[in-house]
Amino acid sequence: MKNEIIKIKNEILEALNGIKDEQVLAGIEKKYLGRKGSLTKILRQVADLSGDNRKIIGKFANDTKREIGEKLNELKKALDNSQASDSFIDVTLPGKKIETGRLNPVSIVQNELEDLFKSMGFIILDGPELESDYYNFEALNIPATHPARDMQDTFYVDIKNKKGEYDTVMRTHTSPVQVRAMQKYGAPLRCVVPGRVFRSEAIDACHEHTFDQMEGLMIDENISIANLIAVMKELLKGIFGQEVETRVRPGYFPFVEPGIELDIKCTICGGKGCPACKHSGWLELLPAGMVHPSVLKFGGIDSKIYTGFAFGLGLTRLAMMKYGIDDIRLFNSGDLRFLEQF
Ligand code: FA5
Repeated sequence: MKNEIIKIKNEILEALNGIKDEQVLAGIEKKYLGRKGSLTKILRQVADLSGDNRKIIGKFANDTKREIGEKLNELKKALDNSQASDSFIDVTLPGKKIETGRLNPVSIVQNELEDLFKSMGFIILDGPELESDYYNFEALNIPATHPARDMQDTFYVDIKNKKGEYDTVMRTHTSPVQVRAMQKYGAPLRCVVPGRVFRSEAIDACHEHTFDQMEGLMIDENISIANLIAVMKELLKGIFGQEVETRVRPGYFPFVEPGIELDIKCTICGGKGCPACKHSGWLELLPAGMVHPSVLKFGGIDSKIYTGFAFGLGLTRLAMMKYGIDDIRLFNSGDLRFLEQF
C-alpha cells in the first residue's frame, strides 16, 4: 500500500509541475483528493489494516496527504497573485492622449456669427466659388468697362462662353450671392453668406490671395441705415464680448448707396501701427451700405417698396483681431504649431 501511495504522490507532483491554470489545478485536486479521489480511497483502506502496519502506513498516508495539500495551497496562492498582477490598473499613471482635430480660427468665428445671425432671424446661405462674371460684377452694378473692376483683380478661368468670351472668375467677394439670394427668395429677406474668396493680390501681413468673408443682406420695407448700424454693433459685441474701438468713414462700392467703411483699431499694436495694420493703427474690416436700387432690380425686387442694407465682413481679418494673430499668412500655412493653439 505504501508503494501505491508513493506512486500516486509522484503522479500528483508530476501533474502539478508547471501548472498555470486555476481550473486545471482544481481538476487535479478533485481527481486525487476529492470524495472519490484515488488518494482518498487509499486513505480509507488504511482503516482496514491491522496493528503496527496500520499505524505506520496511516502516518505515511496522512503525511503524504498533508504534503500534497500544502503544495496545492501554495500553487493556488501563486496563481492568484499572478492573475492579480496581470489585471492590475495603476490609476495614478497619466492617461493616453487622444488626438482630436481642431477648428481653424476662421471657422470658430464663422460658427459664432452664424449662431448670432440665426438668433436675429437670418438664414445662412452658400454660393459658388467659381462664379460668373455676371453675378460677380455685372449684377452688382459693375459693368465690364467700369473702373471699379480694378479694385478687385481676380483669377480668370480658362473657360469660354458660347460667344468665345472668358466670363468665369474665382469670385472676388461674397457679394454675388446678394443677387442670387434675391432671385431665389425675393423680399423680405435676411441672410448671411460665409465663404472663401480669391484675389490676385500682393500678399503681406494683412492681405491674402485666398481669404474668407461673410456677406450680410437684409431687405424689407422701411429698412434704413439705422438698422445697419444696430446689426453691426450686435456683430462686434457678439464676437468680442466687449466694446471695441471702431471708426466709420464713407466708402465707395458701386452696389451700395451710400457706402461706408467700418475700421477696427488694431488689437495687435493698440493703434500704434504695425505690419498687421499696414502701420496705420486701423484695419478695414466691415464695409457696408444701403443696397443700390439697380442691384435690387437685378434681383427682381421692387425698389419703390423695398430697401435694404448689405455688408461684406472680412472674416479672416476678424479672426486676426479677435485672437491677436499678427500675420494673415498663418491661416493658410497648414502649420500645426499655429493651428493647435485653437
Ligand atoms: C468687398 O469685398 C465688398 N464686397 C464688401 C461689401 C459688401 C461692401 C456689401 C458693401 C456691401 P472689400 O474689397 O473692401 O469689399 O473687402 C471686404 C473686406 O474683406 C475688407 O474690409 C477686408 O476686411 C477683407 N479683405 C479684403 N481684401 C482682403 C485680402 N486681400 N486679404 C484679407 N482680407 C481682405
